[in-house]
Amino acid sequence: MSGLPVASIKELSEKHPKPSDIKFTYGTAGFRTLASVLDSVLFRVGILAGLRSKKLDGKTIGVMVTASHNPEQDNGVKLVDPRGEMLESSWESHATTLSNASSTDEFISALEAFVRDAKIDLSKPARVVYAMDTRPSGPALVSALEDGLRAIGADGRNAGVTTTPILHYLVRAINTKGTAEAYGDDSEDGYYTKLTNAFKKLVSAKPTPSPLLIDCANGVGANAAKKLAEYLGDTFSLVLENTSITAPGALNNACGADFVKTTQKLPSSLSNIIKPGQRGCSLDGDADRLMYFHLDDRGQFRMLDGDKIAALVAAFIVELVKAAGLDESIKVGVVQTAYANGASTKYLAERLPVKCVSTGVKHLHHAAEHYDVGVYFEANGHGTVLFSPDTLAKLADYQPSTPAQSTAVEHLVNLTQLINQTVGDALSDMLLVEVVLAHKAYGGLEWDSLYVDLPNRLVKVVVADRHIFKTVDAERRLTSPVGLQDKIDSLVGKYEGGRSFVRPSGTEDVVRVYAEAVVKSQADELAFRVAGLVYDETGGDPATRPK
Ligand code: G16
Repeated sequence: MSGLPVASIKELSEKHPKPSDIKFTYGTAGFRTLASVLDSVLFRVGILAGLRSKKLDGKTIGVMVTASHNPEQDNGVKLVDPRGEMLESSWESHATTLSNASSTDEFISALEAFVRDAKIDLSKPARVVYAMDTRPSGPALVSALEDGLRAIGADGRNAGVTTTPILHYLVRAINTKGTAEAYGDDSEDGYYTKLTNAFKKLVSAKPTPSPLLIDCANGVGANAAKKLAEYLGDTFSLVLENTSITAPGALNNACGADFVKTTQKLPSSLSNIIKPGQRGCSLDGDADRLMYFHLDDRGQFRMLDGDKIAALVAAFIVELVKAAGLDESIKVGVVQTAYANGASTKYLAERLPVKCVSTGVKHLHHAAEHYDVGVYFEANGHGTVLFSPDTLAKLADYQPSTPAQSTAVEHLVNLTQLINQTVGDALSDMLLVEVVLAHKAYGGLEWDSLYVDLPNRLVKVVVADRHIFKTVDAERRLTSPVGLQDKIDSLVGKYEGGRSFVRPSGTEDVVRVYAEAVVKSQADELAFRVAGLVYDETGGDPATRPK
């Protein structure tokens, strides 16, 4: 006897049957696919979240219903562990197994085996906090999730419609409440107050920054940025665009961080609003990614992506650590993925330790934890900065010997409050960027000239089965389909400064191809030729071959 509430699970599970023809996978950021097929997944995730909480002695687990940068018809769900980080990876395969049980009986058997093998004490309490983005499919999926929570007897707290990073913040705030590590008040007010108080302290001696244009991707970031603007008051003014959260089909459509990064273009909705010399930024559909841009004096669009954010922020933190006299005891490191522009890696590696890991915040986050201060950003604008517990203690105990050291330590301490250390957070990252720009007296132009990006191109290839693509070496090399990597290598060798890699997306049903070369037309050509190889390998229709 496992002690599972079998009758209640059985009754509710019958309301949420699994579609017979679909195989679900817990991917880069949880389950993500067409919203119309996700009902059973949400029900089962509710039960899994309850079990995860029981396994961790009743600590609160987070569940975010979102498909982030994906189109509006998609949805998804990610699980958040007690410190606000992504679900421990060993549980991802359990999530996949449970989501694919074909019937209620099979699901219950799989649950019983899992509870037994994972040694979950079912007498423990279960607590879950959950939220959703603005997708029209959200309420029905949340209701399926609530049935799952009810079936396992978990206490649910509905955080409503909010951003992914706020949900991560709430999870950590709830679990650290009343402890020495208290992360902040466990409310949205607590989140905005914490961030904006730190921001105000950090820019207090600086001129007021010029207003910032924010492309809210017609998503939940619009609500959050509006609230943030209220908390910021006169300190910093935000000009919000693409805020149509209820317009059908508008979410992430020709706007938002993913659009800007993949097309390397300004959303046309902003073209009459932004002026030469002005800077702006784009959020994605759940406000965990940030892409900056500016128009130079000639009105040319210049993108400032996650790599540029990493360079700006890492250099600033290194300067502060040095100014504080702590450079012997606090070491800063950077984590990137294969998508990092070669020029950014060169720039950073000349100054700091840099590590390359697989795509996905979960991989970057864990690698960044190995540094005293770990700066991690994916090129797509997803990232944050982590201060290790030892570093936080050092900063708290440090006795500066000069006023300059004292100011630098104060700034570092305020940064630890400004930065959402649980996960990439577009709004917190935006305030961080603005702090650095204010301190350095940089505009977009000065920031952009830290290094010059190598021309690059990202292409998506639709294939029959992306799961046949297997990678090694932080996703930089393919091991399957056999022989394809050799063909890519020989193609890359023909391009000056050429670099290219292929990997299956974990959030969309596509294979991604990235290419770089010293000349833009060559980067484009290389990307499309590699995409052609990928396509041929999977026997696609010549009519839809990438060209
Ligand atoms: C998620 C992950 C990111 C990842 C992105 C794309 O972002 O959190 O770490 O870079 O997916 O992943 P893939 O290339 O595997 O599709 P988001 O903002 O969509 O949740």
